[in-house]
Amino acid sequence: MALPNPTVLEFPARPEIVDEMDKRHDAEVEEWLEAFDQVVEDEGKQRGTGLLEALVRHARQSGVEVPVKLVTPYVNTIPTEEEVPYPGDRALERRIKSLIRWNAMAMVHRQNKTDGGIGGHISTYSSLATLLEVGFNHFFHASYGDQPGDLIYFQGHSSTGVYARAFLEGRLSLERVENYRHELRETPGLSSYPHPWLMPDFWSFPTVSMGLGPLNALYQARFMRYLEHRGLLEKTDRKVWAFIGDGETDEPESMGSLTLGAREKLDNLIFVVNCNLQRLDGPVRGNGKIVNELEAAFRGAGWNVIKVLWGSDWDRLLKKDKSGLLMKRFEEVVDGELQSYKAKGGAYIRKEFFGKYPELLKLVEDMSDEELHYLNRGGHDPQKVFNAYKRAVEHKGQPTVILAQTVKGYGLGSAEARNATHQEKKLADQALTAFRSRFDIPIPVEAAKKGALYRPPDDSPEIIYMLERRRALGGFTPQRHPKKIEFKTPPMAEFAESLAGSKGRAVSTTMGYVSVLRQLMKDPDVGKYIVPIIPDEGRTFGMESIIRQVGIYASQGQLYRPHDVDMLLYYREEKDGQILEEGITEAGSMASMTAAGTAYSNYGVPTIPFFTYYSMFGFQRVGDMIWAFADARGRGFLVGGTAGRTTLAGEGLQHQDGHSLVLASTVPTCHAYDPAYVYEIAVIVQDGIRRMFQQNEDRFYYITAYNEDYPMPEMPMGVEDGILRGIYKLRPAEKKAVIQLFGSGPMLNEALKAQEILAEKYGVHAEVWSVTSYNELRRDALAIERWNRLHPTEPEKRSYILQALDGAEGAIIAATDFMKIVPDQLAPWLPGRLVSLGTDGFGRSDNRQHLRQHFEVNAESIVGAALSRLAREGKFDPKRAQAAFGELGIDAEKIDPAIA
Ligand SMILES: Cc1ncc(C[n+]2csc(CCOP(=O)(O)OP(=O)(O)O)c2C)c(N)n1
Ligand SMILES: [Mg+2]
Repeated sequence: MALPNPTVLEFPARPEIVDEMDKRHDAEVEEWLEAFDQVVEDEGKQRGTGLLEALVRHARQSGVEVPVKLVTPYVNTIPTEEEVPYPGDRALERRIKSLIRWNAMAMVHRQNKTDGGIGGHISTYSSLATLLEVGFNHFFHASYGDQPGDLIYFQGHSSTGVYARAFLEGRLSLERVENYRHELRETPGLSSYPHPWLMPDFWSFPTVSMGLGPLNALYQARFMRYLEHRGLLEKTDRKVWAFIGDGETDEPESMGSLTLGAREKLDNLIFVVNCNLQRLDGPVRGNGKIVNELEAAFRGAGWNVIKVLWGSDWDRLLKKDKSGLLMKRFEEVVDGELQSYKAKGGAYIRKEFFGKYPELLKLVEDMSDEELHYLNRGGHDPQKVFNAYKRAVEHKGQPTVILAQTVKGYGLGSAEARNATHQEKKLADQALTAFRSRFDIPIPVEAAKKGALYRPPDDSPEIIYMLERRRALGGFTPQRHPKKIEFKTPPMAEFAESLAGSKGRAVSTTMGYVSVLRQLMKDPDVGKYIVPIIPDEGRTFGMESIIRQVGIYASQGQLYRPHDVDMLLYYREEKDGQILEEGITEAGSMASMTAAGTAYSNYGVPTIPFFTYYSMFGFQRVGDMIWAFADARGRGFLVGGTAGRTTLAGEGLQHQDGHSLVLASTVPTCHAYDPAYVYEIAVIVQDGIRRMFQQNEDRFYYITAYNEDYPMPEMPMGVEDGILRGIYKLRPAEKKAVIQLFGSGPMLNEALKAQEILAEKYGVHAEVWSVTSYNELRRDALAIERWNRLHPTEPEKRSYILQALDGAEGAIIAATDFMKIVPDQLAPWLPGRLVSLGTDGFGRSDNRQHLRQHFEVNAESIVGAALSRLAREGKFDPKRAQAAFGELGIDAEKIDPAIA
């Protein structure tokens, strides 16, 4: 029987129909098949496909049930006769690969021998080696002329293989490789996984948190098109390659956005799924077939799917098998069995796989058990892998996924394809020497037993060959060397409108932020680099005017006449639109933020992302992606709209954010601000752009934006430094102050109101401070404290918060629309002085007045807290304070909102 063309839909829909067909596989069917074969032979495969399509259409019109099948037979997608010969020196490449395998394994082995428990992985790379090496030798461009090259996302825990290659290339010294996972020694080491923060001249893409690599790669490919369509990047053949584990595909981030790839026709994107059929604990789909599942999902999402399942050794058997039973056996066998075959060896394979049908046993009667054991899987056959990659890079109009079947722990002898192989860190002496023999590693047995690293001399054929291949492909990869970019920060004067205040008009900081953004996009130098990103919340944040101003990016332009085209602010989509309107996906938006915020490094284009979202759905929803963004040295602005647990009225528990600032404080490069006034935002944004893009500081910003309208004052003189460092005095007391009031965001207004009530009703004088960032103040205070600790002989330095408060007396009542822990961050430096009022607890649906009363953060609560505190200090009559609660509408016995 001829091999079925794997791209043909060939299975009837219902099992009972299959049975019927089996029974009636008679002359009539034979006749049809013969006729079909004849057409294909005479007129080619395309004609065959055309015939089938015509037949399917005809059947549908006649009401005949037609199968919809996304899964093709369990064989290679590319028929053997369509393969092109391998262009490289197979023998030499195998030698190089063996040396890399050895060094990758030895790196982990020897480190764990001397430093037990230091960890690392040896079995993932061993399954991936051929898939990477074919890429390194023939596909991965480090550059395209003077343009940046391919962007490669490596499986995080295969880093050892990438290091081992760089070691052979002479890019990483022996000393450095010997310090794998020893990053805190005197000599430089190697980070466990791809971390640009730790190895900034090497890695670009942090991938080790499963699922983030594929998602970021997908949006990276789309962002590349965006840059090209907007004329910011020259179009080349550049590809995004993402190497993904089959277990990793269970992460929703891996698969959740696949349709974007097809919708955007991202033929610059190639996923390679390393289907070693195992994850950490055991098989990925022991009772099924992960490859089939992925094939259906990717094809259903509109991707080009190439399966690389069987190595060339199997071709001969498939050709020889006239019964069709070998194909049948491929279909029947589940992944758990496929894994067992590799773990248990040739005799088991003969008995359990071929032994099911006598015809198959006969098929392999001339083969030894050892030969059966070495029947290769597709992902370990350079010829098959090369052909798949070639098709993938040449494919037009769709992204491609390559599903490559491999063996976890390939070549590791007893660790091969075992459930425990993922955790294997050390090999027994015997396994090391067996490895040495199998892969011809030219080191003495004793050295092998110690897991010695080995690099052949510079003039060896291996080194010469691999360097020559890299030269032909434009240099080494991965490497990260951001280009120096001339950058002109827009001057503060450009934001005059935002600094001048709203002239009594009530506006929100969100509106103010949008006007800052609009202003920025008009800047002749920087305007084009601004990338506004929104996950379907543009209208919530009043961004319609921006949509009109710069348009939404749509790779196909606008193929319809929008119903609101006659309106000034219509929904404008453009091929070179500037806004990334991502739809309802904070994860996708964060991936775009990551692509845009690292473009300075990946493409030498200093795009400045502003990702504006519902603040509740930021850090807590995509926090891990934000962490990876920081690792990637991402730059840009996260803007949490509808911020504040009491300022976002009506929405209730799931929407009202009172803790994103706490989460933001956990990210080392994130500088978080909680501004009250539009001029504060303008100052923070302008300075942020200067620091990130002109001074090249690897940092990013989180800014809260609120939707409460109130008049925005003009910026007072001399407050810029205070805004940036976290605090400045806004309104002094009329007489000598006995207490200090801190306010952030809209709570600043409550503090100002409280100042008036305190003075007018209770004769208590207070000063009011705008605290733009407790997070920044704390970082400064911690750094100063550390310096003082480490320099006991030097005069003590004072933190900014203490300098700012110089001369300010009395307790401090700090009101925030976030949790109390936000101001409490300063408690160590304000001993006994700080009383925090915040919004701990679940939100509620109500208006601001009731919400602020409930959370005890309104002006009256601030007054109550001030009086109570003064009473405890003996500066105010306690009975008068208690009575004041009644006047202020404070119910002293109501439930604590923190637990309500
Ligand atoms: C989000 C996340 N969860 C868990 C892990 C821990 N982890 C590291 S590797 C691994 C198994 C990976 O299996 P697979 O994706 O199939 O890769 P393979 O090693 O088999 O190539 C797990 C669970 C992680 N790195 N990230
Ligand atoms: Mg796996």
